[in-house]
Amino acid sequence: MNTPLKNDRLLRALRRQATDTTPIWLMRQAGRYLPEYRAIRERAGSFMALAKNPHYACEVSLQPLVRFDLDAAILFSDILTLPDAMGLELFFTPGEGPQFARPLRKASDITALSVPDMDAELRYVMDAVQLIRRELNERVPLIGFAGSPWTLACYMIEGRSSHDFASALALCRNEPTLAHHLLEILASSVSHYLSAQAAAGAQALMIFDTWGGLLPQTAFDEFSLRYLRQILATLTSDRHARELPLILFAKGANWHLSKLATSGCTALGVDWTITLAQARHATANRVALQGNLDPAVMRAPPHIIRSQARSVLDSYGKHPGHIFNLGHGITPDVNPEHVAVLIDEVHRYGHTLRETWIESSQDFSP
Ligand code: 1CP
Repeated sequence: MNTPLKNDRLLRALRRQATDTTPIWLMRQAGRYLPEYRAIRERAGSFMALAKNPHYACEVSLQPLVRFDLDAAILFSDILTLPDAMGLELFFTPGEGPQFARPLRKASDITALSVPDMDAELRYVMDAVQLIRRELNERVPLIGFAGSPWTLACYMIEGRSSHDFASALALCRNEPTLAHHLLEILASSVSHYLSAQAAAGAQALMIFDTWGGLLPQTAFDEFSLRYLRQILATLTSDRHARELPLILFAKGANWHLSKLATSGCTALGVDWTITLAQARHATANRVALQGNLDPAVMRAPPHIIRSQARSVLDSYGKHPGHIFNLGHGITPDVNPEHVAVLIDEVHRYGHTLRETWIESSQDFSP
């Protein structure tokens, strides 16, 4: 059963071990910039019909790997399927983004919530994980994921996407006890969800705290970091998840990188508003780093994509522990040929960088 991975660059880089070149995968690599994704979504009828059908979800997860020389696959699902399973009922209307039919509007909506049954409500996600693992046939590792409690709470309270998630921030400010009650249930739900994905076959885990950066500086520890730490502590002693590397991505929260580096995660995702050299300094080489090309660069001509990719690689420097990615998800307007250019440059230049690595950097210690 446990045949070795044919390409283990991602898992080695996460452990900060030497690799032949820098591994690369892209947030939202399965998505609307791919015509084959748009075709299958059309066939499924809606995003939810696509995500809830394990065969479709498997096909969509593998689509970018058919086209590109990527070093990881990511489960095709969404962070908001967890609140959907908690009864909020997720749906998408064209051009509108995600929405909940039953958002959290009053205190009793929050106190009525409970941790969903992974085997019943989220069986389709675990079935998709199993199917993807089978189809991947150990070509590259599969990443499972979840949203952070704070980011999930943002959507659950607002009921939809927002620029400022003012209602979620107001709940934290005005009714902190109720906010903590919600975040507790979400932390427990996320822990169970990631553990179930690990049991189903995920080989690395990622938590997206997309809206961590919206919290006031002084509130981040209380309403986001605390629950991230709680999840990581639970997973450390979880039978299924304890062996798996975990990537934490708190977008817009670079001020908190040094604290995030001591949260127990294996790697931190970094957005494009600081350099990887700055992120390495802030994290004191405690964790691997994932990132951080500005997603807008993907719209530039190929020679600019190549030079910007090189500067991200140079900024990280000649050390193990870098996983190349964008600083946020790839946007639907990107030409897929540009993705091939990016991957080619990262693998090519990442390899040449290693020719001048110091011998002693085999297994990196700070
Ligand atoms: O077909 C469509 O119209 C749907 C577009 C789409 C896709 C392709 C959505 C709706 N979700 C997804 C898949 C998805 N979402 C993945 C799959 C795997 C991959 O990366 O290839 C992942 C990991 C996510 C995670 C996700 N969903 C996040 C965290 C990462 C991030 O982008 O910050 C968030 C915030 C969501 C919510 C969501 N779902 C979909 C959209 C358009 C959004 C963002 C809404 C917003 O901007 O507030």
